[in-house]
Amino acid sequence: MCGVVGIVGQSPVNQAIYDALTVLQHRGQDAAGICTEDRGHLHLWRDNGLVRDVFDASHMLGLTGRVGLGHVRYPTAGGSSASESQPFYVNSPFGICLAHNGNLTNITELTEILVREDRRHLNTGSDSEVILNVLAHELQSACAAALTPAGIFTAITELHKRCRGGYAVVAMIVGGGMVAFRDPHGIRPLVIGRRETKAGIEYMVASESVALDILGFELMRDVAPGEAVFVNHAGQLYTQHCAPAKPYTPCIFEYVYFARPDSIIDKISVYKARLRMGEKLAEQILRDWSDNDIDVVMPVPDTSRTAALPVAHMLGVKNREGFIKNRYVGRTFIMPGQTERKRSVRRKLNAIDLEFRNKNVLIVDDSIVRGTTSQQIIDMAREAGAKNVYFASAAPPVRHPNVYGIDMPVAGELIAHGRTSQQVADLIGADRVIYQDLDDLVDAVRFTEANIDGFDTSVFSGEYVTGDVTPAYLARLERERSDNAKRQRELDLPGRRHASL
Ligand code: PIN
Repeated sequence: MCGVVGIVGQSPVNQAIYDALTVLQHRGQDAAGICTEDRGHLHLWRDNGLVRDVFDASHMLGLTGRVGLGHVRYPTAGGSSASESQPFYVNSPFGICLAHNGNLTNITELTEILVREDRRHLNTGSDSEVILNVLAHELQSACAAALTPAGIFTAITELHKRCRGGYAVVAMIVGGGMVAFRDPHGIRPLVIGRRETKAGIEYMVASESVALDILGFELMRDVAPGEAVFVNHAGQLYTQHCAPAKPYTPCIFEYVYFARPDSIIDKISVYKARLRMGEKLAEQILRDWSDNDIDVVMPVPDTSRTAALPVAHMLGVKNREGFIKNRYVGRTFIMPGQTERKRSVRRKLNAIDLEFRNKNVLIVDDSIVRGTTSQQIIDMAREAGAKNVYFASAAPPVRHPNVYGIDMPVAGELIAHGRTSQQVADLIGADRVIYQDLDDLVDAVRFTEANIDGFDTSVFSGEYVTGDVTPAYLARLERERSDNAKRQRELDLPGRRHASL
């Protein structure tokens, strides 16, 4: 998963982009980058690491200009070397920088055509470089005479015809301005906001509305699926739908886990969606297990706290914080390599024995993915003296890989793949596992004022909304993304250093 931001301001944007990246940091901690344009000159700094480690004062001083974009990355395709951190740059036509969140499902065919027919050179395995080169090629044709909003929208229309998958893109064209667009299904999130200053209006696009909030930008709306926005240097906004209408199906996993609770995505409050997930879970327990002996509900911090509260409330039992998280250790889900993942749980969480002793505990987590941390959490609860340990997941069983930009493990590494709830309970050592029903999850997230058609629920259902995900594609993914493949890449690619303009 990645986070993107772009601003056309009335004064230097470097600090604002940096601040936005720090609140989007939960979307990726692997690499960060900022690119700005100052009177025809592009300035770019990117490297592996957290935002606070990638940029120091000297880098920030060099990032001058009133237009800029930024990116935080967790690698979803290609590799994780510094040279594959974003934004990416191409010098022709005009000079374009681009950052994106998502994943293309037809990257092999696209790459082949780009190289063979469009005569473009690709230097990395990153699909961002592919999108950038498609955009560059289409801009070259559509804006041969001059760079105009109409030409830009024609180029993006052609890009949508060629690219498949889930993507939210922000780009900067030298001498033009900022361009942003979202895939025709609206799988990956993208919002636009504005801020009035004495010097004029400033526009900002970002993966999540929380980035607008902290900078005092007012949320105007979500960028619509297939829509493109262009803000020129003078601060004029142009928008156009650039793809035929498709079902509007945002990724449901954003609400389950990835997005910040204080964000609003596609008009749906992530926080409220998580509260409703808890309510649905409680309704299921009351319906299917009315004689349960649960004494206390315990969230696994942080995401599941929101859902755990209504579970406890509706069951009429206590909600207790039995697990305390060390704030200074990174998230488990996004650390590469299984060994590291195993070791990290106890570094991250500690149990308060008194809250567990002789109690029947219902632990609530947002999801069970590999089941490795769930298993260790259950062990900790037992060691702390719990009598029975039940485990509830606010999401249904994760049984299928994600192909739209979430770095979900491959099928064989998902604990629920090909297994029943009872088998998962046995493997993770729980006395009972309670999974959210998929229909309940959809009902919990859906909000009547949101004009969406549904959600991409592929990791639960195996149904991919773009309709082009073949067994051959999934097999390729398996080869590229498995833990073994990642380990091999780490051995093969001793981190190349950053490229800078
Ligand atoms: C919790 C994030 N959440 C915790 C991510 C663990 C699955 N895991 C998905 C549960 S937070 S496992 O954001 O860090 O608060 O099933 O793969 O073991």
